[in-house]
Amino acid sequence: MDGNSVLVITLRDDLNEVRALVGTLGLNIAGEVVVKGRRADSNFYLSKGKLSVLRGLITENNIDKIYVYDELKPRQIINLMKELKISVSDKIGLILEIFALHAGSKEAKLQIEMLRLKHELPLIKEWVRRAKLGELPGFLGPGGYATDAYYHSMRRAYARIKGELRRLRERRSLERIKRSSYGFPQIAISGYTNAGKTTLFNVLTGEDKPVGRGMFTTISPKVKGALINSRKLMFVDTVGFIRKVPTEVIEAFYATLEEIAESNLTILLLDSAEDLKVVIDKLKTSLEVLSKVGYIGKPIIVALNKIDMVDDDNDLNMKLRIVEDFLSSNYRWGWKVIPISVLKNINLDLLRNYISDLIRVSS
Ligand SMILES: Nc1nc2c(ncn2[C@@H]2O[C@H](COP(=O)(O)OP(=O)(O)O)[C@@H](O)[C@H]2O)c(=O)[nH]1
Ligand SMILES: [Mg+2]
Repeated sequence: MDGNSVLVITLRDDLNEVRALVGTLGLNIAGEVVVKGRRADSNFYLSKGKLSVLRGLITENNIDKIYVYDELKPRQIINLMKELKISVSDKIGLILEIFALHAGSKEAKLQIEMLRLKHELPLIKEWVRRAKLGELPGFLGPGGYATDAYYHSMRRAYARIKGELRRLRERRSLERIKRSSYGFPQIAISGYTNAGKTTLFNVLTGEDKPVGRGMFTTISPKVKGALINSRKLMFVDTVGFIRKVPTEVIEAFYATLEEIAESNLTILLLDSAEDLKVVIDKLKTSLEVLSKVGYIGKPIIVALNKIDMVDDDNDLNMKLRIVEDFLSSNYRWGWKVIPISVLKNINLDLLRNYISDLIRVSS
């Protein structure tokens, strides 16, 4: 692994999601600490026991950063950083890092940068307050002035970006800039985090390098062309849907999904190994998200991925049938449903044929 090593702290239910999100950043998870419930009031978010588990993991491994996959108070983040002497980020911080990788337009980039500053300002404010009390060192060396100066320069950056974003929006009014994706039909690969989007993107576009990017490199090769049945098509690996998007970042979330609206076809990936109820819930929510970002009047391929993980044929058939039933009464444009395994190369040629068919119809 050439990615930086991090630790994650998460609720059990969020484990798969946070693994996939951290993987998206090309980071290597050196340890996971599962917490039972949020301790919103505690000074450290964590119990004393978990805190000492963390200390052990940090000593044994070469850790660059800790991600706590929950919404933390500035006080808690700072207490953790002070106690563990390591950089700490919470759920919003992690999500914003990923959005930054996927933001295509200048507007989306600015919006995410603005949110990041907005998220960090209270943290810095708290740090300044405690530095003045002598509890913490200043940012740019000892002495509170340096810390104050840092805070004020962040405030100025925030105001500047906010102004820039406003001007950009006014100039553009409500008109969308239509990107042509170089004149080729564009296909968005969408779905929840961990459904297998990046794996499919890599297979379809012949990209077989590992995703191991360092923490500070920013270029993400998320748009790539490929020949599908001798026709050149552009594929976009979109940011994954997240189960509980914090309200502060919902707008940015939609902004990072704007490539979907501009696509001619969407492949919606679902994880067929999940419970039927989860599969259907995710299908419904995904279709809502698609229409919210403006993907309307265009075809869709719903691919039930990871069928290699489903042992029971009846179970899989039932899921397929229920997904088809749902689409036939709820999706008004062209659609196909297909069971696949990207990892085991099952039905991928059929998927390519479906892509060709639906692109022919739509463009
Ligand atoms: N068993 C199985 N695992 C898969 C399959 N496709 C992807 N995965 C795994 O699912 C995890 C998430 O994949 P990824 O492509 O990063 O998901 P993304 O978050 O949607 O981009 C990875 O560990 C993949 O290896 C599949 O067909 N079968
Ligand atoms: Mg991905």
